[in-house]
Amino acid sequence: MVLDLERFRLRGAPPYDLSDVYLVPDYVSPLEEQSLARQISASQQAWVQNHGGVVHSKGFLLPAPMPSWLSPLAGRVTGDVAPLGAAGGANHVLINSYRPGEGILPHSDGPLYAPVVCILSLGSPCVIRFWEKREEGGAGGLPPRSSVALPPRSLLVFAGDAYEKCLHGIEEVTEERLDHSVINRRSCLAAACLRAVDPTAAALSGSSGISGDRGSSAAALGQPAGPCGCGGGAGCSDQVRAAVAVAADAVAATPAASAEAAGLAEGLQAGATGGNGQQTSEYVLPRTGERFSLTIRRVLKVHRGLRLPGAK
Ligand SMILES: O=C(O)CCC(=O)C(=O)O
Repeated sequence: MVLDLERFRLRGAPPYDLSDVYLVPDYVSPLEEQSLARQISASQQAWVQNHGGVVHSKGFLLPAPMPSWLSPLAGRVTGDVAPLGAAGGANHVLINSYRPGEGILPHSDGPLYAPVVCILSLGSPCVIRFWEKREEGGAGGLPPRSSVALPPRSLLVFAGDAYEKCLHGIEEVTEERLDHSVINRRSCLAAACLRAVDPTAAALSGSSGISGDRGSSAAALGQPAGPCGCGGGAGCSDQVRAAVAVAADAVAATPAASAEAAGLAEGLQAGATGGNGQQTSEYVLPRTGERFSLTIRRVLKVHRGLRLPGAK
């Protein structure tokens, strides 16, 4: 069955909103994730793996057969993103691996590829950030225009402005800031609360481990400690109960929490104040281990006359 991609469109609050960004949680099952991770680890290729061929510096693909363990995934993604106008099938999969603290500099993927990027994340969560393209090039220390937290097994799809007008990259950090540029931040926070109270439900929701707060005595989400399980101080039971209701709704409905849900989750963060009453909370997403990303895309020009060894 083809995915209804529109259901997974992320809508951030201005000024962080970015058109044509979609996040599909649990695009693959935990078993599929394990099997893909095994195949990636077994591959003779190192840190960066090219499957389906290699992209020549002159801007075309020197094709090679897609391995049988990747073909079904490439086919499925092709079908699911077809409504975005990426005519033709995905013919290339680039696999990157990251340990905590590793990232990828801001860059853009065009114009060699069909203008739709699909990234499947396996392993540790992380945050991908988008910066406005500048004439000078690079992100030049500017704050991100928008960001998306990527849970394991999720598929990120972006096109439009996110593809044409922005660079994307991953910071070299061991903890991701879950700041306001993270357009799925609210559902992340709600899901983290759910996890603190009911790990089974959260596991089913595919939520990733988000912990906070760093500045005050309030909830260390994801690390149950207090009587209500959220680790917070007085009043945390109410916060957690509210957030659980929110998270359950968000999980059941769409990946983006409803306005009411978002408000409650936001209230939870606002409740995290220091002794002087000032808001000090800053939620973070720990990079818990190795992450693999599979960038599945179509290279527009394929060199038919020249093939890599092993290609038919
Ligand atoms: O690892 C990621 O999520 C991003 C990968 C990427 O941007 C690339 O390979 O061009």
